[in-house]
Amino acid sequence: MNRKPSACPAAGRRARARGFTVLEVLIAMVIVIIGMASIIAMMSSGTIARKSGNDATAAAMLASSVFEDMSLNYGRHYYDTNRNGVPDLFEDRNNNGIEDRLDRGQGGLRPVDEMPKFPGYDYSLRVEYSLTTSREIFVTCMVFWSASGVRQSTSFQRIIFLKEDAN
Ligand SMILES: [Ca+2]
Ligand SMILES: [Ca+2]
Repeated sequence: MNRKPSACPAAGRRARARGFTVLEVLIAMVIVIIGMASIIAMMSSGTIARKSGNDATAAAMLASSVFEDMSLNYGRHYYDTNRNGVPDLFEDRNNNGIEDRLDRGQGGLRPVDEMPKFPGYDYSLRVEYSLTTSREIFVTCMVFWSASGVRQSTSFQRIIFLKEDAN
C-alpha cells in the first residue's frame, strides 16, 4: 500500500519526462520544417526572380537584334508594300494561317541562320512612318514567350534610320 503511491509519481514523472521529450522532438521537427520551408521558399522565389530577369534580358536582346536587322535589311525582309504598318512578311497575306515569313508559298522561309531569333521567343512588328522623311521609321517590337505556362510579352520601341527609302 505504501509502495503504490511512491511508484505512481515516479511512473508519472517518467511518463511526463517521456511526453516532454516527444513534445520537444515535435517542436524541434516543426522548427526544422518551418526553417526548411522558408529556405525552399526563398530559393524558389530567387529562382523565379532570376528566371524572369533572364526572360526580360532575352526579350530585350531579341528586340535589339530585330531592330538591327531591320535597319540593315529593311528593303529585303521588312518592306511594307501595302502600308498597313506591318512588314508584309509578318502578315498572313494568303490567309493560310501561316505568317508569310514562315510560309514558303509567300516568299518567306528566309535562311534560318539569318533570322533574329531566340529559342522559345517570338515577336511581332508594327511600323509607323515619319511624315517628314521616308528614311525614318518608328518600330514597335512585341516579344512573346511563355513562363510557367503563362504567356508573357514585352514591347520595345525604336526609331530606325534606313539606308534606303521606306518603300
Ligand atoms: Ca504590310
Ligand atoms: Ca501565309
